[in-house]
Amino acid sequence: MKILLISPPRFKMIKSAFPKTHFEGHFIPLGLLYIAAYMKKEKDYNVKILDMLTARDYNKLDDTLKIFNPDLVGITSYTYELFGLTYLCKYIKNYNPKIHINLGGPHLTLYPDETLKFPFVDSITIGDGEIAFTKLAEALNINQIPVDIPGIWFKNNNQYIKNNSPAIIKNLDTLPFPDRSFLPQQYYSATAHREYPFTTIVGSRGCPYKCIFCTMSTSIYRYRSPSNLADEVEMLSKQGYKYLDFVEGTFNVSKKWVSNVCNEFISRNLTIKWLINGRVDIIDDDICNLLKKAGCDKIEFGVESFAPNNLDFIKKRINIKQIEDSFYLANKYGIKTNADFIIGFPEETIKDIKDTVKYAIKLNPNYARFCILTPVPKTELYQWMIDKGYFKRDYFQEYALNPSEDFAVIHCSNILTFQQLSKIIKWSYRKFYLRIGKIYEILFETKTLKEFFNKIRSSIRLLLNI
Ligand code: B12
Ligand code: SF4
Repeated sequence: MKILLISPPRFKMIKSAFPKTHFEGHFIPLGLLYIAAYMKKEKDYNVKILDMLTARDYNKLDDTLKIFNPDLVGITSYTYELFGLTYLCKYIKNYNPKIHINLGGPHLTLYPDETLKFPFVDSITIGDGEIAFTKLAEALNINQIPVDIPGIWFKNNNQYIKNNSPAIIKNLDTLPFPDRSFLPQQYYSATAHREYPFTTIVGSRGCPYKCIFCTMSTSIYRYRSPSNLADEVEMLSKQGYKYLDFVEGTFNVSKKWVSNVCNEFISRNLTIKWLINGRVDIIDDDICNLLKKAGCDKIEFGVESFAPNNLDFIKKRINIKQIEDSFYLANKYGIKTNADFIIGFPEETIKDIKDTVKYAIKLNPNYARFCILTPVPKTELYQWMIDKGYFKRDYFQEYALNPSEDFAVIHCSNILTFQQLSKIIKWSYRKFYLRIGKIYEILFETKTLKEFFNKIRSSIRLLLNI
């Protein structure tokens, strides 16, 4: 059994979801590396990964299909890229209709029924892919119907078979570490990282918080033991990695876990640098001190807004004092900061947004990101918009059933159009970054040529978008 895992290319993504602002970079498809490592360890399967985010055109896919000739193809699915995903699946089925196509990833938690109805999809995986997808391969390998595999839904003679879902791996320590040797690391880079080579890593999955705009909380929160995590970090350090990006929604859910992780890193003398996504309410002097000593180089904080009514509306459960204290403490311990802001709240005016940007400048994080409040299906915000009559029906469901190129997201603002919001986002970036002091600060802290060029590339994109 030959298995090909694909991370899809950016192709005709929903335009109204994200205005083009800056270059984030190319990250490894960590979920697929986890699945590949598990399949190799458990069954020694012949697995390949094709990252079409880096190999952007279809020639590489043609070559891989021809040379590798897979029996089973698994593809990561994002809601905002459904049109491109259907194109990719049809392309593979056109090449060889016998290839079994399984879709997994974040979109399947949102619209499993709709996705299974696609004629070119044979099965789907809901939740964690490692065990479920491996069991699917085992069943297909011996021509068995994949019944009783939690997380796997499939078609059998026009019948839909839905096993229990989602697949949740409770003890993350039982998983082998993601095998990064499946992909050439030189393709991966990002503006946010200061040293190379860098890679992504997770200490936990899911999130216990319930911010109304976010889908991370749809997955149960689980975390790795500090020693298991430190084993992977130690291995990566020995492999020559210089920087790690913890990509889970929130790294600092519990002070106790963060302290234990930091102490484990410190006791093993791990000098590798890393960045985390953090909440401002779980930051204090001791935690900041430990984070710094353990190698934390940067915290990306979800600030979202400085208006208490907005923070209440999105159920962020943080306050202005916690925001300001966290930035003060991170700065005190020499940890770089990024502040994420949301604009486009229902009643927010241009003046309110300009005040947010003024606040961002006053807060003085090293970096800031601005994005538009976007109602994602199956979130409380999306339901709120249905209840308030912004749209009459689950309009995303229609797109999930029949993705079209010209689909547009309905935003929350009662005052501003998407075009106006996009324009003000670009203005916000310019206002925040195009200041002599900020430019000097960013260039001054740039450590490598690669980081320098990534920043130049982002700046050019920013300027071209003016
Ligand atoms: C790093 C990251 C990126 C990177 C790289 C993505 C990549 N190649 O993996 C970059 C910056 C490029 C990126 C881009 C985007 N991202 Co992104 N990204 C993430 C992030 C922060 C981490 C992903 C990760 O490594 N997770 C850890 C691994 C272990 O989990 P996982 O990827 O979910 O994989 C597990 C399961 O989902 C499943 N699985 C995944 N794929 C498959 C495939 C098969 C066949 C099977 C069986 C199972 C399976 O099994 C895996 C192991 O258990 C997540 C949030 C998060 N913390 O997960 C958002 C997230 C995945 N991104 C998201 C979005 C919206 C985007 C963009 C559309 C945003 C944009 N502005 O352009 C683009 C689209 C991606 C693309 N093709 O261009 C959303 C997806 C929401 C949705 N419903 O689709 C997420 C969930 C963030 C969020 N809460 O909104 N992203
Ligand atoms: S915004 Fe952050 S804290 Fe809130 S649910 Fe999402 S990941 Fe968790």
